[in-house]
Amino acid sequence: MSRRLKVAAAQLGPIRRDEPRSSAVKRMLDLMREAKGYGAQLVVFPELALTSFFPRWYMEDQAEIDRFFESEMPGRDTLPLFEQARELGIGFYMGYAERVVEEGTARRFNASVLVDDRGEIVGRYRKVHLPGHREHEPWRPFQHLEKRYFETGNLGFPVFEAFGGVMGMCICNDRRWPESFRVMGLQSVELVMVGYNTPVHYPPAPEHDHLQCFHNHLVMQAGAYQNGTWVVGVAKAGQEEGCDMIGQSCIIAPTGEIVAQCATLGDELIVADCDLDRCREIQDNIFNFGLHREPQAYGLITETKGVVGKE
Ligand code: ING
Repeated sequence: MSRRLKVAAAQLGPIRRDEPRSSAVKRMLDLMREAKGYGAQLVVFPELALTSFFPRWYMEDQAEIDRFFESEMPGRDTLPLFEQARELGIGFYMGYAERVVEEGTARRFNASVLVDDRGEIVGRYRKVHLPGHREHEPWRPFQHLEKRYFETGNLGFPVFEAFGGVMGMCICNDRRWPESFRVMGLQSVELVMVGYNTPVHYPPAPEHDHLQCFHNHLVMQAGAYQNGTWVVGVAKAGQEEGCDMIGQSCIIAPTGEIVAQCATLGDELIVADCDLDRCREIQDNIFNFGLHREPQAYGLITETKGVVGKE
């Protein structure tokens, strides 16, 4: 018996800096309905799906920065997504900027939620690998201030029993770090959802600009194959406030094969039948962790942050 899960990737085109959340939510509601029309049970949206990618701007006024954050989930603007998920009977992953007050202190994370087909939150994640920089670097044509606006995620890489299988989440830069997928792989993950906002231009190494789409697929296909999991990678794409961002959202099988891929840089839906039992072909054989891993040889991976002797 195969556990087939029909999954949709809902790529978003640019979101303007002044675009109201209701506009982004309307676009997502339309994509969710389209996904349901194809029989999808789960739809995956991008990282920071409700607003423009604001870490590209240097801001000092915390009130201005906080306008890009959600202080409740669901909140007034996002509740329609939860209500429609329940009405249609379809779940979703959504990336968003989370502002939460803990022990009287405001904390801010680049976060995602997994919502089931009853409109209930069944999983939460906070981005662990924050790329970019903390201070204003005016030499850059645009900033990448995730280290300034967000705290490092403090939930680890959990997995969630939902949609008939083991679901995992990560966000954007996390996909470039094999540890992200491996920690979920060691929890038998069967489908990893990852939203991303990836500029074509990478100011510290412009000679790699033409490789952004290749690197995007390289890391997600590797993560899928090396852990025997489906991967659904979803872009916020196109030229957003003057910054060109890659698209090529895709759905990747546990073999590493891309089974569906977006062809535009706008709002676009792709769908694939994900047989979760196909994870066994990899997890029981070539990457049977219990049989083949040698953790006694891997100590450095968690003992040091940077290269040994160069910290
Ligand atoms: N964006 C980019 C990403 O990891 C980046 C940052 C771009 C890193 C290009 C390296 C090269 O896809 C986010 N939001 O993490």
